[in-house]
This record gives sequence, C-alpha cells and structure tokens, in this order.
Amino acid sequence: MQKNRRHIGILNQLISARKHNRKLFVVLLDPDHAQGQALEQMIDKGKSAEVDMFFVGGSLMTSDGMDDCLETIREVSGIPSILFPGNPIQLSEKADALLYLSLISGRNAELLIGNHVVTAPFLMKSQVEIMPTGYMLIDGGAPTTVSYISNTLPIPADKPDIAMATAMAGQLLGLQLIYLDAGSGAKNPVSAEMIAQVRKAVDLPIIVGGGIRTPEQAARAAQAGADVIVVGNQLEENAELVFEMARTVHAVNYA
Ligand code: 1GP
Repeated sequence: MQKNRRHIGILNQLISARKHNRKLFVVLLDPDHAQGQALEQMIDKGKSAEVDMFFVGGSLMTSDGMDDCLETIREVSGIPSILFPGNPIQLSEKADALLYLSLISGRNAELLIGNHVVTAPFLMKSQVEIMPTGYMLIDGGAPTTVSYISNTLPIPADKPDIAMATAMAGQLLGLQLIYLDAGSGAKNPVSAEMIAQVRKAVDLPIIVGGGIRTPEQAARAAQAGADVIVVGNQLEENAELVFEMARTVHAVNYA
C-alpha cells in the first residue's frame, strides 16, 4: 500500500530531526478560526519564519474549511501539511500526512481503536502518509475542549511517572510518535519536568503543544527534550510572534 502514497517522508523527517537534535517548530491552524485573507497571511508569515510544518485540525470543527486550508498551505508555502484530526471526519486527501492518533492517556475505546477501524479502509487507499501517534493529554490546569470532547481524564500534571509509563507502552505497541498535549488554550503548558521524564523513557520523536504562549516557554519545552513544538492559539492572537517563536525553537540544541 505504501507505494501509492504521495509522501512517505514526513515521519522520516521527524526521526532524522530527532537524531540530529534539530528542533522543529509547527503552527497549528484550526480551519474554524483561520480563513480567507487571515489564513493566507498566517501561512505566508509561517513561510517567512521558516516554520517546519503546519498541523491542521481542531477538537470541534463547525466549518468545512479543511480542504481550503490545505490547498492554501500548498499554494502559498509548499510547507508540509499534517492532519491533526479531532474526529474521524477530519480526513482529507489534500494533506501530506496524518497524525493517526491513539489517545493512550485515556480509556475511551473509540479513541484507542474504534475510530481507527472506521477509517482504516479509507486510509489504506489514501495517498496521505499515515503516522501512528501515541496521543497523551496532560492536565493543563483547566478543562479543555479536547478533554470534554474526548470524554477522558488527562494525566495529572504532577505525575510524570504515569506519563513515562504511558509513553513506554506507546513505544512498545509500535507507535512512531508521542504527542504530549495540554490541550489548545491550556492555562499551563506541559511542564519541562514531565517532558524530560518522557524523553528519558522513549526514543521516539516527541511533539509538545497546548498553552505555549511565549518563545521562552517554547524554548523550555525544546530544551527539556521535545523535538517538535506546536503553537496554535497564541499565533491566532498575535501572528507576528511566529518569527520569534520559530527562531527561538530552531536555536535550541538538545544534547
Ligand atoms: C493543541 O497542541 C496544540 O492541540 C496547540 O495548542 O492552541 O494552545 O497553542 P495551543
């Protein structure tokens, strides 16, 4: 099946970046929030700031702007676009890759396997690169849309040992990426301590996002061992920040 895929290289790019300690900066675009000119401008700024990838998705999408968003990314920037689906209908052939998320911090069977069964026949025929991802929600200080919609409890922020064991299980199950997410707009981002513990526990590339508002917070996450830093909300408020965020993350070298 892999031979049909348009790209099989994005997971390899993430693995190679991890191997060479090159930190990546990703902008999360929620097609419900960014549309038309504002979307084009954000993508254009992302290109100038040399962001590495765009994630596209949202916990709850009420518009049908997904395809438009993916097309605009391709036309304006040529930067890889990765689907970060909040639910199984957020799939599109216009993306380069898909974070095939298993919510391993939760115990909701639909988000561990049910949705995968429903979407598998479509994905087997798709040209989109599939990236099996252990998705872990970490308590960010207040309930977020994703914890409500997923009907799961996040891992307590002060329990890095639970996060460690969960990430280890993800690696043993054969997942290829770990995503530590405090949820979009979280009050507190995932702590450096938790990221560092998970870093020690697994070899996989680690993506970290949720509630990162400043370049310092982004740098702290990268220094603690995150390979990919994702920012959404804050850039919707202040798109100019993308330059400093990207520069700061790219400047971190984790030894
Ligand atoms: C959420 O990790 C992403 O799933 C990004 O979060 O919107 O808070 O930056 P923010």
